Amino acid sequence: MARGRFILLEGCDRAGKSTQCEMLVAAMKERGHSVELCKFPDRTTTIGQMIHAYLTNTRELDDRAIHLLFSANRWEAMQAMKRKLQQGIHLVVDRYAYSGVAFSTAKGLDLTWCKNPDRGLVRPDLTFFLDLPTSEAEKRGGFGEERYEKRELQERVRDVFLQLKSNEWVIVDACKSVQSMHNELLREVEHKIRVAEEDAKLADDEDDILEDMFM
Ligand code: DGP
Repeated sequence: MARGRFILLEGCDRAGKSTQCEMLVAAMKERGHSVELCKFPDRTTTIGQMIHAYLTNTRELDDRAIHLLFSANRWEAMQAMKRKLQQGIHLVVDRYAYSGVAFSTAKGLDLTWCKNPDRGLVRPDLTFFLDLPTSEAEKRGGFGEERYEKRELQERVRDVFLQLKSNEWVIVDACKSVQSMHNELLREVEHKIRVAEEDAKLADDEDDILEDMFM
């Protein structure tokens, strides 16, 4: 049996990640895949509650301290995520370490410094970047409710995301309709899973979990 695939959705605020994650999970379940949704920051843990207090402006924290909390929030999920991938469960993940680096670098921290705490996390098998110009994101409403929802910052965040982009990323135009974005994502995911299953049948390829984020 092939291990589960780690499928990540990244993007700026209001690009539609959460909707796409939910649609993707539902469609994969319908097709008989075993799949779970993970979301970062995970606001349900003790660390996540500190992050929530910061994001909703009820708590002030040094930029470096909050960066490390976001990273710790990912590390605390790692054992459970690895276990699930090993059991053949696919994970659809709503934000991850790229958001960590993009937001903190956009605030003025050094890019390499920002990557370091996340070095060695499990690396996604497939990363989608939902790309939306900031002017479009603003029109979608809700901007301004949380700490980072400001135009200039969001623009810098998008620039850093695009710097982090690698050949393994799939850039999705988030101006498209919800349904056509979904179709694109599902097509890519189905392809990725099919290839992994075929490789597993041949069984001469290593299929280890990739624990080399930012390495
Ligand atoms: P969300 O729950 O997806 O709306 O994310 C909350 C906000 O936190 C959003 O503006 C993006 C930002 N964010 C997400 N992950 C990180 C991170 O690791 N570091 C920093 N500095 N910001 C993050």
